[in-house]
Amino acid sequence: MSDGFFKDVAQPISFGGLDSNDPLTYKVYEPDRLVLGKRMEEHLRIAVCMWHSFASPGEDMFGSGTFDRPWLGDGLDPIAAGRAKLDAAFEFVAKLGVPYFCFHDRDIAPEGRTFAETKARLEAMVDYAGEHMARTGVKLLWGTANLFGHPRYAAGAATNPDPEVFAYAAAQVKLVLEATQRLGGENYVLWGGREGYDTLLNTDLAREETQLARFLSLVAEHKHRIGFKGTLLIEPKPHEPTKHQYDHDAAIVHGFLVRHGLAGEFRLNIEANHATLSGHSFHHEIAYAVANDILGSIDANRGDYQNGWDTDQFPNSVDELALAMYEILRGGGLTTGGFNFDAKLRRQSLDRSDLFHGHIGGIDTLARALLAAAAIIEEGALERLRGERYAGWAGELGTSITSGRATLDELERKVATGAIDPKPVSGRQELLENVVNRQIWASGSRAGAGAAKIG
Ligand code: XUL
Ligand code: CO
Repeated sequence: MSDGFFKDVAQPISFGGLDSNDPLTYKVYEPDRLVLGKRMEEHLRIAVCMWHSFASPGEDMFGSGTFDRPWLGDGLDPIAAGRAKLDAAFEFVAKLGVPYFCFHDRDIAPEGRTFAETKARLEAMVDYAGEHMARTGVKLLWGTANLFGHPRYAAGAATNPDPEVFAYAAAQVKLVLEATQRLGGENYVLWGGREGYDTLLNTDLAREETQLARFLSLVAEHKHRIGFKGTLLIEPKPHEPTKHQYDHDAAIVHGFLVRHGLAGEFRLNIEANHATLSGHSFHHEIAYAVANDILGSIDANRGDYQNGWDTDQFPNSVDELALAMYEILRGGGLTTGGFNFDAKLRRQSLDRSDLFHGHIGGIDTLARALLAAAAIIEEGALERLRGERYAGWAGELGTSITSGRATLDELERKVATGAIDPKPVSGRQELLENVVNRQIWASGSRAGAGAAKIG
């Protein structure tokens, strides 16, 4: 095992608090701190991703890699390089002091010349990852198959016009689902990387939807056949790399799952930057998933409001994350899911130590957002005001409508006699925004802003 890729960093990163000016300490994240009766670490269930942080040399479409990543060096034997990459990744995750990692098959094992060689390489690397997991105690949040990188998937995997590509993708998912099970993975993710179209001129929408549904049914059937206990997750994204992706956003994926009888089999992996690309807020996507009981896990990152692409930056806005966190807590919190940092350093952040700064900042932002959301829940003002807004629906009129008893005739009679005469009431948006901000600003202190009466 090659060790010492991060020699300058003590193990693990400790809590320094807001008074610490050491960049290699957490300012807010304290794994053992109790928040609403649960440890911070158990609320957040943080994961590091293999792809952006360890498999990417920092290239973009205009230039080659810039990052100092000795395990990705040119001319290395692919197996030795793959092992060194895992050595670096597990050293990093253990030093960061977070419980999970996530991977695609291709992040840890390069494709071979034949399927058999690909499979053998993957199995060897999965065994090696398993050894690191046993040694460090780091766990697998989720695994996934890369069904978008190889040229065979240029026209999609499950939605490819060629059934042989469908079959190849199915074989690949089978291997990765089984590898995820072997490593004790708590979820399995399907991101429809190229399931969509570049032009409708060559696309049969109805056929491709049927193919995608069949593919997902096969995955769910196999999960039950092998007894995989984890959750199957779909990750919505509206476009990029294709012009239009079928897994566009939470509501569209939900409709698709319901149409094909798959709603009980899959939950969602909601990514912040994908939410904003789809024209929604991250808050909206989480709220939709919670309202429909399909929230599974989170890919934590942020976009750039001036760019229309997936910049995958580390999250740094407590204001935005506090609202998403509030919905997660209202929904009972994450179960098998977690917060996976699907976030990448900027191309000029060359140093290996920049990986620590990106993750530490993101983790502290999540921790601070958690404290703010918990304070909002404890204060209870939002829930109370929301409850008051809908109070009429618990009364005689409201229940007669929702139970189906009231008819249009009856309602018309009541309105005509003047028994029903609604008066507009304030939605109090600005007041509610102030309630949220007060807790965000106060949650840096241990006590928060306390419970206040808001009328
Ligand atoms: C791509 C993306 C993926 C998935 C896993 O935008 O988010 O990395 O999270 O395939
Ligand atoms: Co993602």
